[in-house]
Amino acid sequence: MSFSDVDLRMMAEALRLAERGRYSTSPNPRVGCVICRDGQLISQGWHQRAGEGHAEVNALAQLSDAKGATAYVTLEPCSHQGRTPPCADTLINAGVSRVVVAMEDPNPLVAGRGITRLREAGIHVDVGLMAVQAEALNPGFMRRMRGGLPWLRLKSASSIDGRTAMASGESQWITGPEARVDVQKLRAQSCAILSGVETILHDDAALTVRADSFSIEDVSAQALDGQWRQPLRVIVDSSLRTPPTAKLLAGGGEVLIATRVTDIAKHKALMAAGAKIVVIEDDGGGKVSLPALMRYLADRGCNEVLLEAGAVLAGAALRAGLVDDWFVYMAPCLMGSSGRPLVDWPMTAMQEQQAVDIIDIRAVGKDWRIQCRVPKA
Ligand code: AOF
Ligand code: ZN
Repeated sequence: MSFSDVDLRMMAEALRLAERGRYSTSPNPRVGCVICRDGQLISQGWHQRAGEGHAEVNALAQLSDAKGATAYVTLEPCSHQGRTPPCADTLINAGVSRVVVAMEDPNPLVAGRGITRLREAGIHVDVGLMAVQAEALNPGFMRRMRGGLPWLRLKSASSIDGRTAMASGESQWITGPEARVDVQKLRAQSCAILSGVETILHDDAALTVRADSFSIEDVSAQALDGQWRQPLRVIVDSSLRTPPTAKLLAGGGEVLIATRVTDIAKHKALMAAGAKIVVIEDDGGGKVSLPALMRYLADRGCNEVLLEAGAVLAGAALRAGLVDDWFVYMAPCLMGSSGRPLVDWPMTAMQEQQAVDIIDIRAVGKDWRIQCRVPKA
């Protein structure tokens, strides 16, 4: 299929619009839409929040007449009645004559039916323009729809000698303020932030998104006007050691504790402090099974999950093959050979090594952010 320069320009604009939903659309995907006539952009829209208008609806709402126009959408228009009516019908009723779709919607409720419906109505539909970029907009939504798992990002902070804490567990602070702001952005785009009980016991981490830490240049952040979605916070706590006085339980926001403890009496004090408790299946060694927890989170609608934890939980997630992207913030300091390693994963032979692909390296303040993609077996 060949696309014109106008097609390329319009779809690039639709992708930019979709990007504005970075921090707000979940569990829905980020989607952008541009309406074009005679090579001119005449309207645009993007999906902001689940339950509110889809990108196509928002773009068409500002137009009195879309007859004969072309719509560019970063995801196949939906064909189902969800929280909102089917966009395929809205486009048909508006009288557009052509729809260019970046990629099919893997949601089993849609999965090609939106495209079929448009074609049956006599609309010319082209699929596949900038599909790679469209896919990259929504890694978690795609993974959840296709495989029932969230997209898992692991975040680590280490010294240049790969240490994440002193032997005592002391770790504040390794990286500088700029890196910590960057982590706030990773948190804000996540549906859930996952950590271990050790992080709560050691650092009394709140794991919240702090709105004041964002830079105003971020268009998708500006679009939200300070209305942050607080991601679900999830603590892996197999034997229920989280103290009811923990800082993350104070204040608003949902906290879920994933445990192996089934005794309801033991759940009570934490529930009274505001936590929700979920008993997750065993990993075979008395601990919460991470794959089972990931499936549970995907079932709850979590697209993107950020794991901020120490070496043990990070190692368990990597070993289980659950990590998709690994962000290592590396600080320009040495923390010494008795400090804790990045990952708890003993290996003895070179052939055991786990390769990763470094897909991005950038300076963040005085630190370096190394983004690794972990290949799937
Ligand atoms: C579109 N355009 O902008 C988005 C779509 O519950 P609802 O009505 O919001 O439907 C959610 C589903 O619709 C979602 O799972 C995905 O398949 C699709 N998202 N589709 O045509 C949009 N956000
Ligand atoms: Zn729709």
